[in-house]
Amino acid sequence: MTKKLRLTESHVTPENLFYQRRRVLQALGITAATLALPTSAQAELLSWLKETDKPQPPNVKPLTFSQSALYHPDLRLTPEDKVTGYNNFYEFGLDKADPAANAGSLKTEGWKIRISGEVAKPITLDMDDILKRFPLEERIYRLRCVEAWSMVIPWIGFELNKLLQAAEPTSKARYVAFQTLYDPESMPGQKSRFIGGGLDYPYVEGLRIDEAMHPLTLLTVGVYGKTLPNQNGAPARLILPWKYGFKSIKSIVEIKLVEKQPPTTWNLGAPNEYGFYANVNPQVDHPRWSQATERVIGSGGLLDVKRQPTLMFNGYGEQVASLYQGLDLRSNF
Ligand SMILES: Nc1nc2c(c(=O)[nH]1)N[C@H]1C(S)=C(S)[C@@H](COP(=O)(O)O)O[C@H]1N2
Ligand SMILES: [Mo]
Repeated sequence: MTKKLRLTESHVTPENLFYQRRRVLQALGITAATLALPTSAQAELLSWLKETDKPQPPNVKPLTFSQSALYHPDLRLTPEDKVTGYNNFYEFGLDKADPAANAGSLKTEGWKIRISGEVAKPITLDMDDILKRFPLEERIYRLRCVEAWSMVIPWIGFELNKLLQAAEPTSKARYVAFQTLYDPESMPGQKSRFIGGGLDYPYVEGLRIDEAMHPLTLLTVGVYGKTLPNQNGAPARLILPWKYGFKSIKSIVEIKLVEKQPPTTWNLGAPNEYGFYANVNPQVDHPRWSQATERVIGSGGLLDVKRQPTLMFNGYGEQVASLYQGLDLRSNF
């Protein structure tokens, strides 16, 4: 587990190839018109060829972290420009491109996270404290959105249980409640129901204490080797790879240990469509669409339209199925 591992070729190839192929095509002077393609395909290829390699958002910084074979499965990574450019962060708009375009207004300097409630030692930590106190590791996880698309992402963070243990939960702590920053001045979706999709803000989420303490549950501060871009939930968010993406709450300011099951944003918005558990489950369909398969977000190129079967618990059943023994996963969706 502690063995350091260099990224193997299969981890870095997709992204590198994406840019290399484009440079080769550009160098050869190949344009979409040279190829016999229908007009719509020509337009798409042309815009892809013209696109310059995007500079990093200004406020991301490289991170130091360990890598272990256990969390480096041989999965094809989603290209970085898709991970940071195709997002759900309704505080910044509903379109997948909105968060990357609009989240620059989020101010992450001086960010603090408060841990309170059923704990012996309530604490408030700033990001420097957090980065000093908890060693970071990289974990490649699948992400399955409830909208039936998926990615494979190299996150950087540490197990949430380490942060919670620092506050010493009491025996009354049965659930954990999380809250995103509430700041309508920097988050336009919190000001306008039109921009924010009519959700109630601040965005809140919750877990059972055993889910929160599970070693797969990652307090995430980085992606692709650097701190999180704002659109991915800077400076700190959850990642729960066996649950639908909406459980992985972004830009957290409050963590509260509580006795009773806390409210969650999507469940409040549409309780018949989004449950408290939201475990990835190909056998339980969303009322408006099937959850049996998923669209794999790839390079976004012309022939990139892959679907694959969705796995129970998003492929993490071996690690998490025991948490739900005896629970009816159809009624507790
Ligand atoms: N505060 C907040 N957290 C959020 C969301 C959101 O709209 N607001 N969207 C969720 C959804 S639906 C998904 S799929 C993931 C997407 O994370 P990513 O954009 O980093 O891939 O974030 C989740 N966390
Ligand atoms: Mo999602």
